[in-house]
Amino acid sequence: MEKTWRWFGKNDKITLPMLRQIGVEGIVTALHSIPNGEVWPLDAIKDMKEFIELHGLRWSVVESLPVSESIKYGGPDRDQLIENYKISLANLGKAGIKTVCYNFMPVIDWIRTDLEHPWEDGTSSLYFDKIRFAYFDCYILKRPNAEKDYTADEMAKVHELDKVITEKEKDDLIDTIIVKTQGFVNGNIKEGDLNPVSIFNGLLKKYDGINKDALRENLRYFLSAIMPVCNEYHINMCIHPDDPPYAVLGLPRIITSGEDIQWFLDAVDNPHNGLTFCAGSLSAGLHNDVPELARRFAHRTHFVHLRSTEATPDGNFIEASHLEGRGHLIKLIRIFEKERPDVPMRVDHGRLMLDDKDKGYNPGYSFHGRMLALAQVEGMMAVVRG
Ligand code: DNO
Repeated sequence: MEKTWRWFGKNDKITLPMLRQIGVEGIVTALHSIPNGEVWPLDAIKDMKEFIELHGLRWSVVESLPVSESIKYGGPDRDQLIENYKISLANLGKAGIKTVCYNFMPVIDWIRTDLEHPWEDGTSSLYFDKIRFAYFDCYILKRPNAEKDYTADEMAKVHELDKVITEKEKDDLIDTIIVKTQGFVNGNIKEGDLNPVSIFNGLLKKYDGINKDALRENLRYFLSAIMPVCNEYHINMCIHPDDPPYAVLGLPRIITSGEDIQWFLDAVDNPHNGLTFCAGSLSAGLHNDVPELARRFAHRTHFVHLRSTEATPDGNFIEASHLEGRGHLIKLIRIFEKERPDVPMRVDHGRLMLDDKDKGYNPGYSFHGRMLALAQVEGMMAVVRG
């Protein structure tokens, strides 16, 4: 697989010359300054591509060309937004960029409750704590009937937490769940937005009455509309699985399991309609056997995210070492190196380690942590290639 790296553009503290030195071949990036829903102009795409090439690298993958909320809930302006999306895709195609990652998660992209969960060795990882998340849902968002989505035992723990949680911890929870993890992935809430909780609750309301089937139909509608452009420019669309892979906050999630992925591939049965195989996201669901999914869906996988988690029956999960956990990366690398040797692969997230701390990196996107993971993945790839 091609060794790629997620780079956040010219303001990223991790520079392209640094990435050359550590053996990166391709870049995964987006035009982050263009607001969600607006067209990506051809000139801006070409500028970014040339900048990357000037450093001896190539722009391998767009992550993400974000899908506007209104396309997901089927708002009145969705056709206009889909038209804009098609123009952006055509412009990417004209510039020769053919792999596009996106997701179809309503309101909130990936979810974590703790950005620096400590390991004994002094490093830290991203973490999801079900009780803290339930607290956010029931006590901070105050979502109507939220408590019905949790067991009595979980709710008892949530009420206990309410007795001891500090105001600072509450603010941190809000900041982590809906601000810090969302803004940099072109999410709905950015650093500096006033009153993120009320913006967030407003967005949740847009999904009143949208169940799993309705969301599926909106995804089918979107994909059917963009496939002609993908056919014309040979663009592979790669949906990112939901992270974590189950319904949250009363919102449906539709790329969570083998059954969902099968539905998605059949709904629009075109080779350009494919998958970002994100091992980390899929592994956070105890219902998923990640190597089995890789075997089953390698033929429609156009982009691979290598990461692993340890998940527990109480619904918590931690981002594990790339050599351990439910992702089984050695098995995955064996499968993808055989079935899809040319697809781009990026190491997804890394621990915060050495002098990564306080550098202001986006959560999960540390330098040393990811560099270590890349070295581990390269080692696995070399062994598998023999
Ligand atoms: C987080 C990422 C996601 C991902 C998007 C793709 O680290 O895995 O934010 O980039 O969901 O659209």
